[in-house]
Amino acid sequence: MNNDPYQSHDYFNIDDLLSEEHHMIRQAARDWVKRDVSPIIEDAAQKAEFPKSIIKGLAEIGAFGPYIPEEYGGAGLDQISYGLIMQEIERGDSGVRSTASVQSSLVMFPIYQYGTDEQRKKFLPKLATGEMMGSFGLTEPDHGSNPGGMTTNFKDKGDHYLLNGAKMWISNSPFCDVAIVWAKNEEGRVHGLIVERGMEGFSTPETHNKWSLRASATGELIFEDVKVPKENLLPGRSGLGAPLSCLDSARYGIAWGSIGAALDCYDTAMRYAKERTQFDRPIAGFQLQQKKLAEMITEITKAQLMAYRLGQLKNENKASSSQISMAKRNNVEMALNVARESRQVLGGMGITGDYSIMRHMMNLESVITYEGTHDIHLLITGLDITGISAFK
Ligand code: TGC
Ligand code: FAD
Repeated sequence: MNNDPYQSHDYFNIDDLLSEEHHMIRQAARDWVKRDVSPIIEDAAQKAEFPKSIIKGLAEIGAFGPYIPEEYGGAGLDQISYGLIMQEIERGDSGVRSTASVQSSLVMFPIYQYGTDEQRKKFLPKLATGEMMGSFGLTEPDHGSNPGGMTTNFKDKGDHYLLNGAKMWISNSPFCDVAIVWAKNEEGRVHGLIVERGMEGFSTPETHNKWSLRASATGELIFEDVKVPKENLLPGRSGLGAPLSCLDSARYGIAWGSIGAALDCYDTAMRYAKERTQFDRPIAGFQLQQKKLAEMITEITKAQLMAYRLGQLKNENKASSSQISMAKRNNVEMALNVARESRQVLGGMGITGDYSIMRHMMNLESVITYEGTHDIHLLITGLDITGISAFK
């Protein structure tokens, strides 16, 4: 799409709640998506290629480590700024937002939060500029929703750790320079390790044949007797809570990002409905199409309000994991429904790559599954409100 006519929608004047800095940050991200993402993204998705050309731009708009302090190369922004950046990026494509989410919340965050100062200084500035790209390995072939069952493990060999196992469905794996890998020690305790490309026995085969998130590279992380230096262990936290706390940050970004995908679909459907005539009048004049459009903007508005309030709570360090789960689950489902309804508004044209809707819809099928499935987030809410776990 060379000419990207997108206009944002703000039915409840949420923009009035944003600071001048928020507006500037969002505008910069929006301009970049229009200029550097929209013209190339459909082609990249059709070819199932990750467009490496976007890495520099993502770094420049502050999408790599938006809330990481500036002394480590981050942008030092608040959580609402982080959300707004994710929203604008996912307005372009969920796969591009994935790249930013992984780099920021799943690679930079654990190094910043649980790493040593040496690790922070060594990795964070390069990750912030995109000179170094990262991935996050939690999911395994036999342990997806239940990461606590992981079998990837490391043994203490005196001057190094010996890592064995495999991770699957890992965003950015095929080109990552470093991977944050969650593995059990000999006592069965989960720890994070920084595994670097080039370490013998470490490979990252790509996963092909995806119908979703095609502009994002997904792959495996395979460890065959990989010698990991002891200084590459993240010492600040162990146990499953360590990777899950990273997921909280990424899920929060998705709660905002998915609204971007929904806004893009709604905006496209609205424009098309006003321009397309059938039975000698614009289809936007038919009650059935108005019902779709009116319900879409209602649901988008509810999601925007939830994300904004969650951002305030995050800024005050008061957002619970369960609140984040509810917002991720609600907003992704909302976006998927908006994409499906929007596609129908476009009739046959909706299935082509001339419009972004079908790509968003297919992407959102991954977004509703990764970072905790739709079911798992419902069970997290169920546990929170009843006090009884229905997972096991
Ligand atoms: P459970 O016994 O409940 O908890 C174990 C420990 O973790 C603590 N905890 C959390 N801490 C921080 N944040 C959270 N959200 C937390 N949830 C739990 C908990 O307090 C406990 O701590 P402690 O000190 O008592 O040990 O664990 P469980 O085994 O019953 O599992 C709970 C469950 C199912 C909710 C959890 O495992 C889960 O969330 N499963 C979903 C897995 C998932 O989301 N995987 C995502 C992989 S990464 C990914 O998809 C990246 S996509 C990237 C992209 O492209 O954008
Ligand atoms: P399963 O856990 O096998 O679930 C299958 C079905 O069973 C689901 O519907 C689920 O909701 C349901 N189910 C499972 N347990 C329960 C239960 N207790 N009660 C009710 N229903 C249940 N992971 C990473 O670590 N890093 C990444 O970068 C990453 N990127 C990804 C990128 C893509 C494109 C995709 C598709 C996935 C990615 N993932 C990543 C993996 C993702 O987090 C997992 O796919 C997800 O957590 C679900 O795990 P699973 O696919 O093994 O499904």
